[in-house]
Amino acid sequence: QPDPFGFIGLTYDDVMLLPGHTDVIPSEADTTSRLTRRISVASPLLSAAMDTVTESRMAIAMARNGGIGVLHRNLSIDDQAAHVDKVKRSESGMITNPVTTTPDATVAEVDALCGEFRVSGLPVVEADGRLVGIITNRDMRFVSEFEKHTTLVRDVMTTTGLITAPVGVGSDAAIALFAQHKIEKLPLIDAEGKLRGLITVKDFDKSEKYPNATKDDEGRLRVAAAIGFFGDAWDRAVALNEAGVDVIVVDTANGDSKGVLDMISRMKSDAAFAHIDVIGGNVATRTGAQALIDAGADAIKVGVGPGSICTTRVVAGVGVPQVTAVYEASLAAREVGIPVIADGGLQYSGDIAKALVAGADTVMLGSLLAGCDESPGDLVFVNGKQFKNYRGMGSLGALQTRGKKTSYSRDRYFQADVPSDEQLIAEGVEGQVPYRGPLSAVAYQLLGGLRQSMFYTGARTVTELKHKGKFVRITAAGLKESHPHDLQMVVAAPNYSK
Ligand code: RVP
Repeated sequence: QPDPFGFIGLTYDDVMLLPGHTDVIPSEADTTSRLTRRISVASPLLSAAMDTVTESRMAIAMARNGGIGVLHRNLSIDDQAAHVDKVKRSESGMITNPVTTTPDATVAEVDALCGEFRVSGLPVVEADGRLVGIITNRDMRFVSEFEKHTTLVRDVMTTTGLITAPVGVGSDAAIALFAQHKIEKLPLIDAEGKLRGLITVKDFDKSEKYPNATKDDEGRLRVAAAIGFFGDAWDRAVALNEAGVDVIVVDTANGDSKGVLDMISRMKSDAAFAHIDVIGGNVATRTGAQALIDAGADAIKVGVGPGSICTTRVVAGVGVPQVTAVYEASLAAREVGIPVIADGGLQYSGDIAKALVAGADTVMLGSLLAGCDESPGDLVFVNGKQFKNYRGMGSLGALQTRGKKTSYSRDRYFQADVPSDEQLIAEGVEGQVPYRGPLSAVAYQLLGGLRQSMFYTGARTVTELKHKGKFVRITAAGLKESHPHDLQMVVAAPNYSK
């Protein structure tokens, strides 16, 4: 081997973007970018497929804010598919398959469904699908806790003056009906009186509130979900597809491996998956990226070892500093127009622009989002300060079975065959991150940072940023100079902490 040491690997803290001539102010910058071959997002942000980051609540919030959530896979197939279902039902022009109840259900059962799906009422249908009424908070308000379990839907539901519209009603007509009848839900029925859909006033409000939301052709929020390649991974893919997932991520720590590549090509050659975009990962080299592209991936995910909770680089001694990894992978991807996702290692909003200039189209975030209200898990108080738990999917906590039948996360680290918890080789740690409040505020700051980068580099669009952005390599002294220095910080900034 003539040069056993190859080239130098650089990461976010090793580089800085050069300022350039600009005629763009931050508010004019368009952050739209490509997520996959067919899908674009207004915010180039993905939430990580981790069990302390993305379940349906986070996925809903991510899509509303213009990005997308990737539902983690450390749970049963049914549970993961249920999360997909919740996102797809959360907001839409028309809900094609609304949650319903029957006249003989109890008010307590309706209450439970409303809580689970975060809705305020349900259409009531007979067994043959005919709409016979609607039950909302208004109808249930005066049923006491004691009566809830014995009171039937048929006794309290609204039937007289039930307002409905035919399938295919336009949004203007629907809004007129909401206003005229002071209603909040409009069931859509066919000629036989069968329920075919539901429009809610809440969805119109949300469309106004979240104009950049990532939505499918039917106006439903988009969602991605992770799978593996081992055991019942194919059944998982099928179930996610049936639940309406938009994007499937074959999510492993080493994407340039037979099982992963086979899984990608199997989905890409199956007509039942024709409408789903498949992301493969992770890789950190040009050849790894090429392998995923050759397998048919609609986007490739890059990152071996940069994650804040990841120990792969110390446990295995393997990985590539992230800016170099993204650049190398992008050399293969840009030839064929396949988008690149820079996954892991981002600490500040400035790292987003660095990732895009290095060759990425979007970024995936774990630690920056794990402290949000919408991530799974409760607040933890330490010395009066608020934190949320955050753990690697290769941490012992995620890999162990702990009395469960199985851990669904083991094949991410190619340890599905390890017989006992004691024999696991962890590649991640468990920890806590500061509580950060609602995702919308965090995403606002992250995107705001990106807009500032675009202003400084004179880029109106992400494509321009990628062309105009130039790096300067910095030293340890340059990094020190970049952060606040030589003072005691007394006021916290919403987008900066050490
Ligand atoms: P970060 O944003 O730096 O917290 O990194 C998140 C990424 O780290 C994830 O998207 C995933 O690729 C990677 N990860 C998750 N678990 C582990 C691990 O246990 N090693 N690594």
